[in-house]
Amino acid sequence: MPVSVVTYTIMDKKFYITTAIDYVNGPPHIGHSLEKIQADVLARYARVNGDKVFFLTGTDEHGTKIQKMAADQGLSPKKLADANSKKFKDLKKVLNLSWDEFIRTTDSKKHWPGVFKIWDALVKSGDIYKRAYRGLYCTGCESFKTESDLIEGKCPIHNKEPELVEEENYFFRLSAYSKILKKKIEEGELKIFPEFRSKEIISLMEKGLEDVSFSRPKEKLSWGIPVPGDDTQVIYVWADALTNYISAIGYARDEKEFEKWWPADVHAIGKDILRFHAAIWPAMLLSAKLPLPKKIFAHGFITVEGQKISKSIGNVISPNDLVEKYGTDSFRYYFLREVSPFEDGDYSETKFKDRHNADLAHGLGNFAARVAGLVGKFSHPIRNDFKNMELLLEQKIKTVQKNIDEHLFRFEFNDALSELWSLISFGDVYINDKKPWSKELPDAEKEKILFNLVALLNSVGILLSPFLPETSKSITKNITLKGKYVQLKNIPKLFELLE
Ligand code: ME8
Repeated sequence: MPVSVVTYTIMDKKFYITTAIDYVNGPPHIGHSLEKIQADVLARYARVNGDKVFFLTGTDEHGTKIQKMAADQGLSPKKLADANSKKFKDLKKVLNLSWDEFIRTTDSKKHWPGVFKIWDALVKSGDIYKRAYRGLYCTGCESFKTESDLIEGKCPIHNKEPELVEEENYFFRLSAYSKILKKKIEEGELKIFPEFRSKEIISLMEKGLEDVSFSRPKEKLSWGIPVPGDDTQVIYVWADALTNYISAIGYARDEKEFEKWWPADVHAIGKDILRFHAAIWPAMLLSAKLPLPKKIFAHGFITVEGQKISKSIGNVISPNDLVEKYGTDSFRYYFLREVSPFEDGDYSETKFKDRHNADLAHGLGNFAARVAGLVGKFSHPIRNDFKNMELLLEQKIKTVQKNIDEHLFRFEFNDALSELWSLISFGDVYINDKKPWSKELPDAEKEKILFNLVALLNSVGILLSPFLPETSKSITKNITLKGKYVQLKNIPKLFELLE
């Protein structure tokens, strides 16, 4: 018999999850870290459930933004891309991410064949055509804007006036897909989370989608993938970047591998790029006769002390610095627990410390220390009494596990953690009620209570594993079975209080 009620059934399904690929015009900031951690939780959760998981992330390295930034710094675009891409890749260790593959759009062996193949497929479907174009271009967004996208003449995301650009481009016939995409989203073939964003997308489609520019003249943008059969044009950011989701798993390189993973189960992205993912990407897939992703999860934006993260404000915080100061699991906890998964969420050092102290050092850390202390003081080894586990406790653990499962299914990371913490509070109340230190209690009774507490702590440890993997290990590796007895080795102090 195990020491814990928490067991995972082997699902043996495949689970393919992706994040947005980050631009390499700068190093990562805490905003970029959010969806990487969220996706990591889902990937780890699917793995403990016995799914076969492929977790993809990477960097988006072409485009005007990178070309300009490199020129400003006196570097070649490739040099700048290499340097920053490495910093994003290094987040694997810093944030303890479990991704399986890191794709770079400059990778001409892995990525480009997929881009050429999908381009050809769109041409074959009659969805690519050439036209002279005059439009307002925001380099921040790397996209053309319509008047209605602007607020007081400025791009609302970058607070900058777009440039007037006149050129001949290849266009993608997005307008042909408004009705069919709307239907697919309404019928749940492509699910968008949260619901209010799904509604926004549906109403956009009701108004009708407009055709989009899919290439730029090489003389204006040289840093990109050439259009097949026309070397005067370069493939514009979206047909290049979005294709990473299929190129990385073998599209145009290894069809068997590609079919094993596609369609994606989840694309985790930020709210600012939802339109591209919910309109352009699925339309490209339909045009190329490929299945649609199953779910798109759009998270909100991180602000710092209420302000947008921006170089000019000088509030760009590096995840490396925060992790160095406070540790990976504290960082993961804050962005999963304090920040709403769907709305914008704020970071401040004060709130960070408050969360850490209240939930990690006090809540979890104290509970583990209490259980370890009580077991350590007990006069003899504790029998593994799983069959007689207290029903109320067993039911509570099962309910918490079920609720965590349901919350994660809906991307409610904060609520999932709140559920898990209710188990810790339950444990604290259980200790206070049962008073296993009391002299009046017979030893057999104390032993039973202590067994229940060890089983509860072990369940907390197991349930924590997708969220705080290192902390989970510190707990579970110290709880073992030896013959008829449960052993609780020295559980280390889990978190220090922060000043
Ligand atoms: O959009 N808070 O790249 P990117 C939360 N290359 N999330 C944030 C954020 C913030 N303050 N700032 C950025 C791109 N993000 C494209 C994506 S995908 C085929 C191409 C998120 O570096 C943003 O929403 O501007 C996006 O999901 C990711 O970080 C990369 O943003």
